[in-house]
Amino acid sequence: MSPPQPTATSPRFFVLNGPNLNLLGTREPSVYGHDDLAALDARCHACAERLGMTVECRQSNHEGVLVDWIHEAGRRAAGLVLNAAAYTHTSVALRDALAAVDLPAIEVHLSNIHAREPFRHRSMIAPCTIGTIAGFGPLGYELALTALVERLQATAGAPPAGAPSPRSPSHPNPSDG
Ligand code: CA2
Repeated sequence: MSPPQPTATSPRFFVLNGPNLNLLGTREPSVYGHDDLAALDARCHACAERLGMTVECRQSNHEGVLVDWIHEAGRRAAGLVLNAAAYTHTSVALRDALAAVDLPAIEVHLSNIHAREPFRHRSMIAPCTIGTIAGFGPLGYELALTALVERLQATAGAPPAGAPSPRSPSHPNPSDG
């Protein structure tokens, strides 16, 4: 069967990249690979199309801009992939922004932050995400987009949080007699 084609009403995801990731492909290829940011964005767009979604990819070196974009994602997107780069390890502002929006977010890192310097092992934002993918290079963004689609599908038919279960005593299953 052919994959779903993106339409004007396809779910939109944001992919946000933080400081210095505009330098991808120019330095430190042993850590961050040879792909530049444009290639990474193209890979996200191609993956999104295969999944029947649309994606908006943005990069900023500025913490406040990333905060504004997380707020915008909360209004306009169904999910968020975030590589906050160095702000991952320091930013209460990004953590508060993620906590403020009701949006499934996945933290992504190109490198395996747990195999690097100890200061990279701590993430300020991880508690406000549904999960973290680190160490798979650009593939990590595709894994995150795929996981967001699965999450959307899983929650699409789910009752709102706190709603009684259809099989709970106050809502007996009609077939139970
Ligand atoms: O592994 C990742 O994706 C990181 O988020 C990258 C951040 C780093 O601070 C995090 O600990 C892990 C750094 C991004 C810097 O990107 C550059 C790319 C090319 C050349 C120099 C820096």
